[in-house]
Amino acid sequence: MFSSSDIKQEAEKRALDRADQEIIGKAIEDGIETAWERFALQQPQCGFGQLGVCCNNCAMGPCRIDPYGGKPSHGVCGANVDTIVSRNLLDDLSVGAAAHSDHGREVVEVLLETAEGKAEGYRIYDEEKLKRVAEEYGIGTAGRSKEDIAKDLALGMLAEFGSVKGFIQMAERAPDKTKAIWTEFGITPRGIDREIVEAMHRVHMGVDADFVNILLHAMRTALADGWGGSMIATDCSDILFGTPKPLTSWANLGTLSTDKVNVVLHGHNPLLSEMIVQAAEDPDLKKYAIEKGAKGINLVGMCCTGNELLMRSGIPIAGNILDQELAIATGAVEAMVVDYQCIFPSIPATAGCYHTKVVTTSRKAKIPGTQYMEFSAETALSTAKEIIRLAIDNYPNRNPDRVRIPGKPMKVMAGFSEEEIRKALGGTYKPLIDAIVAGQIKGVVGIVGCNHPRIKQDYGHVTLAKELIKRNILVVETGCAAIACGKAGLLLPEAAEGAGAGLKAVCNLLGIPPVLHMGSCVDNSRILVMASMVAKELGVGIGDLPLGGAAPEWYSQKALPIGTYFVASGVYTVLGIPPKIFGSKNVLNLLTEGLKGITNSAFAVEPDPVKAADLLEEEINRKRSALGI
Ligand code: BF8
Repeated sequence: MFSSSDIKQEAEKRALDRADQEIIGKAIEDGIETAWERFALQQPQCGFGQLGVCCNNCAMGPCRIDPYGGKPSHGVCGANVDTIVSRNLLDDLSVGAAAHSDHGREVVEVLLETAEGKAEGYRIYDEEKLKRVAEEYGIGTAGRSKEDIAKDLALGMLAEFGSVKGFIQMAERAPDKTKAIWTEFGITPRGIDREIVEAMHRVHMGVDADFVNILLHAMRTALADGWGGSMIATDCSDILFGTPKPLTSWANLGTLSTDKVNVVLHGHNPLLSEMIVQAAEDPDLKKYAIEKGAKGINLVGMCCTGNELLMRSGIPIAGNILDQELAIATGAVEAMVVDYQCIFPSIPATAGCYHTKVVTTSRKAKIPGTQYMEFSAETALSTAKEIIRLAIDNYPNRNPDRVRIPGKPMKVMAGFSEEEIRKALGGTYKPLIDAIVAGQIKGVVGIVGCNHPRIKQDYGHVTLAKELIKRNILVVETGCAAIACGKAGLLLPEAAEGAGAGLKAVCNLLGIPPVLHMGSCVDNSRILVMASMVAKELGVGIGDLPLGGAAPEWYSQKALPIGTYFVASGVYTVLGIPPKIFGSKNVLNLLTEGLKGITNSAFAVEPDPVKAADLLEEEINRKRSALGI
């Protein structure tokens, strides 16, 4: 049992944000088990697994290698430690690439259904982007209806998943020098599914045993995600729901309402949640909420579904991955609606301690103990309305004595799509390049990724972002990193006060924050496009630019392709959590050193965010000198 001062201390140890700390305290008082308790119960975690030296790929195993060079040095099949570590990495990375890309495929399928008039509630929102992307695909746009164009584009994008063409159209957006490196090393992605399937083939017993060959395919698979599946998810979502524009909204658990029906939209894919946003505007449902004693309907987002909704519609965001159980523990959530990815299977148990209903919506992601309301494009708006009705019906079950909503939400500015950043600069990246050449801005770093219970929630993201902006390095963010910085007040123009003089002047001039929210995790593709455009303007490769990437608190398999497509595209990337590769010196050396000779970038592992900032600054300075600036 914790005393109240112990609870406070424990909460401060777990999370950086005050609102999170308050609800962690409440969860402890209420006896709710969260990821932090489960993480503690897992200690000590398996050292073999952490080093990546355990192979469970076939029925002759599990096998494990002595990490100190003794025996056993090989698995039953004869695989050595380099094979096992690299194969495990490729396996995990492919899972992540599949998750992003399958999400992308679903968005394209709905674009097709929308074009064919079969999708309820959807329309083609951004016709300008539709035409621009269609032209990249060689699809004629003159004199054609947007539905006709969208149909051809959706079919063109669906073809990217196979391998008939042998290349991914969107990867053509990369600068020539970057593409030449991919060609030279045989890592140009051919098709999204193809690379993932080939990865699955290679990790089968008795296929690829050469760690260099395995890691090159990991790069190819990651590129198929970043410049393929994820980029398709981003662009198609923009076409269907609008390309984000700067807007203001709110973040943290204080976005939940004391007197409205709270619906938390959690997961990754905006397809259903965008319909829920529409449904919540239905006058009959609004009236129904009032009849049930509520003052209205309050939608809030969580994780990347939340980021999608924040970016386009300004829906407040309640939190990132470690907040999903905390949101329920406020006692104020009528419904948590989930699609897929990063959903803790524990949430029905947490919800069972309160009145919250958890609604699962994807055939791919059913969770026992939840209410299943299947999403399909044909009935999306009707389903969305049913979900809102279910939440309203649950409002009278809320027990006000068990509700605690913490403090005030933090104001945030979001919506920085690549298009809008460019527009803010006057249509080209020249002003940014000039500021970089003049040294006003030293470089740009993308901070991305998750929370991990091993690190105080948000501490890695926020500390790193503060360190970088102090050093005149502009920060762009996605995913849970962006939510962390939102909660900490860094997504506001006023945060430029904490930036170095050069960056501060640029932010003040443009009225932008020094940390730009560019979207969800699939929207890391926006960062790739931005880097590509800057590189093209300078006539160099992405690997020549003073750029960096960081994932200080990553946990997800999806973070592996993200980091790897950053590095394979030329962006030096620092991980705050060690990947499971330390069992093989050869794999470690290749990823942290050897790649520099290929892409002029590599991975680094540095758990201390201040030291991570040193590494990133050093790399940015190295690239600046090489450019002669
Ligand atoms: O795709 S940052 S915890 S929510 S995996 Fe998940 Fe990681 Fe958050 Fe979004 Ni990305």
